Amino acid sequence: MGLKCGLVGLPACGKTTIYNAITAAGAASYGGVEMNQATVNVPDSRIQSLIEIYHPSKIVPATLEVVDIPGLKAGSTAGGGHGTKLLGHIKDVEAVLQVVRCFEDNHIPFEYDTINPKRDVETIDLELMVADSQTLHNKINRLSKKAHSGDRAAARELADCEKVKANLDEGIPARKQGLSSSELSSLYECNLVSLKPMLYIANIKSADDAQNSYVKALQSIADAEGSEMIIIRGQDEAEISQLDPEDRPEFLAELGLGESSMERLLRAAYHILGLVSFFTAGDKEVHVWTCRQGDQAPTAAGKIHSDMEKGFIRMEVIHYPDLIQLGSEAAVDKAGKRYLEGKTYQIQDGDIVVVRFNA
Ligand SMILES: Nc1nc2c(ncn2[C@@H]2O[C@H](COP(=O)(O)OP(=O)(O)OP(=O)(O)O)[C@@H](O)[C@H]2O)c(=O)[nH]1
Ligand SMILES: [Mg+2]
Repeated sequence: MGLKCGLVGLPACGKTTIYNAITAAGAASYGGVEMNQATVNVPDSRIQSLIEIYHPSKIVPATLEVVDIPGLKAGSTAGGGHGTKLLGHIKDVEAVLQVVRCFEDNHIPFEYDTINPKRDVETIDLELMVADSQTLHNKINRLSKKAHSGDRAAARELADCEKVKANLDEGIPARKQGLSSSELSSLYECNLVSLKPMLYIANIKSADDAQNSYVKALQSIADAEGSEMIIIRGQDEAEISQLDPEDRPEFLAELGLGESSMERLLRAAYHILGLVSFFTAGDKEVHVWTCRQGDQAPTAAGKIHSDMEKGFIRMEVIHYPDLIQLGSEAAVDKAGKRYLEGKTYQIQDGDIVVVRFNA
């Protein structure tokens, strides 16, 4: 399964425009009532080099799934309202992408008359917290019955949920509560939206906006919570996404952008989520896999197949730079640069692996 991200933000802040820029889906903009969802292949320049070495019949890139939901307004989530249903669509995402309007243009309708990233972020955070508080309220009700009948595990879970709910009701999103791993496991099933890593997207109109006070304000919000912000010229990049893929780099370069919005987004998302890519490669297939930085070999092998994790014996590893420098697996072997690694080996970005396992 690929990485899944969800776009949130105020009405008309530019979510669908950004969604189109990222996915090239060409979805109808503004005022949509439906959610949009698209899966795109993750570009990785290393794939081309592996194709030249292995000549595979099939290429399986990593994928990114993006969900775009209609805008949340102040109060839309209260009392289990419309916003609750919208947020339900992004319950299972790994990262929340918050789009914030960071340009002035009176001709483009917006929720407020002024531009103010801090207000907008606080508004959205509040909606996320209201939804989570409701989720916890329901869970607490269920747990109370069990806890009353003497279930001690339920009693502990109940205490954790009550603590987190109290903090939410004080205005602290779950991701900022500094929760311990046992508290996190009590919350696991709840899939709290305010717990998910947040990546901020500053939607700007022209190059001049990149240094404006709105972008700076959003950057300091991201910095304060140890997150990241990327800048996207929504409208322009959505238009470029509709061009033939070969023509896009030239137009991006004209805007002074070396990489597409999707590439910039992925870099930031992989970074905040601590993800790395590794490969299985041969003449049949070059396949890109994703795991967490620091994952040990059996965990990574489990991304390929659960049997490989269960029956893991060892992993043959070629480091990507060695393969590129030497040009073939034969040359790698000759240079003694194919390594046999055990269960505690931590996958490195770009590793080309073969898993030895007991079926
Ligand atoms: N010029 C310009 N217009 C933009 C930009 N981003 C969004 N817009 C315009 O702003 C309006 C709203 O954009 P959408 O992307 O539909 O906003 P949204 O956040 O998806 O809105 P809802 O789904 O209704 O919540 C549209 O008219 C867009 O054309 C931008 O970067 N530049
Ligand atoms: Mg929209």
